[in-house]
Amino acid sequence: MVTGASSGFGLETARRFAGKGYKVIVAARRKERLDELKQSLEQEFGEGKIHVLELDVTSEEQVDRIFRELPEEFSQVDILVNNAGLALGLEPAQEANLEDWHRMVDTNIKGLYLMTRKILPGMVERKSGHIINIGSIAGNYAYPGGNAYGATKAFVKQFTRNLRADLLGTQIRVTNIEPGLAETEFSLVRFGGDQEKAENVYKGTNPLTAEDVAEAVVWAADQPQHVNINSIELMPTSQAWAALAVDKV
Ligand code: NDP
Ligand code: 8X3
Repeated sequence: MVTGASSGFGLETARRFAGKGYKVIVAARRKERLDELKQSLEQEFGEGKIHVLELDVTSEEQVDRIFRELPEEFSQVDILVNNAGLALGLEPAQEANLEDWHRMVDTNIKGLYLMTRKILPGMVERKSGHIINIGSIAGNYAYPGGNAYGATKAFVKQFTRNLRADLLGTQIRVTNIEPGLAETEFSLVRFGGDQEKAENVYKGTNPLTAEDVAEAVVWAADQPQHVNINSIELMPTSQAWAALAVDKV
C-alpha cells in the first residue's frame, strides 16, 4: 500500500512494486489520477494488480474504514509506504500561516501515525510486514523557512525508531527514507501552485528524481528478512551542507 500515489515518489514507488509483481493499493485524494495510474500499470503489468483507494490520510474516519473498502485479495498489507505528505510555505516562523502549519502536522504526522496504527495489528498478527516512512533531510538539518515542515519530518524520524523499539521480536521491519532535493510536484504544492517559483527551486541543480527515491524504497523492501534498513538519507550530488550562519553586528 502506497499513500500519496497520485504523484511524485508515491507514483513511482507504486510503479516499481507493480513491476516486481506485487499487488499494489494506490491511495491518495485525487481519484482520477489514481484511476489513470491503475489503467497504465495494468496495461503494462497485467489486470487485477492495482486497487485504487481514494483516501485523505488526515481523516481518522476514512483511515478507520480502509479495510471495509478493500477487496479480500488486497486486505493483507505486506508493505505500507507512508509517503503522503507536503510542505506549505517557506516564510520565517513569525510570518508563517498557521493554517499551513496545521495541515502539515495533520498530513505528515497525524496521517502517518493513523495509517501505521491501522495497518500494524494485522502485520503483527501475521508476524510479517514492513513499514517504510518517507521522512526528509529536513528532519535532520535545519534551514530557513523549514520550521514546521522540518519538525514534522523529525517526528517521522523518531517515530520510525520508536516503532523499531516496540516491534522488536515481531519480525516487522521499519525504515525511514530521507531524501534531499527532488523534483516532483512538492514545490508546486509548497508555493501554492506558482509554477515559476517551483521550477526555480530545481533550475540548474540536477535534482533527485522520483525514480531515484522509489529505487531506495524498493531496495529497502527487497533486503532479506533478517536485514532491517533503519534509514537511507539520499541527496543529489549537487546538494551538500553549508556553513552554520552567524549574525555579525
Ligand atoms: P508530490 O506533491 O509530488 O506528492 C505528494 C503526494 O502526497 C500526492 O500524491 C498527494 O496526493 C499526496 N497527499 C498529500 N496530502 C494527502 C492527504 N491528506 N491524503 C492522502 N494523500 C495526500 O510530492 P513528493 O512526491 O515529493 O512527496 C512525497 C513525500 O516525500 C512527502 O512526504 C514529502 O514531504 C517527502 N519529501 C519530498 C522531497 C522533495 O524534495 N520532493 C524530499 C524529501 C521528502 P493527493 O493530492 O492526490 O492527495
Ligand atoms: C523536502 C526536502 O530540503 O526541500 O523534504 O525540505 S527540502
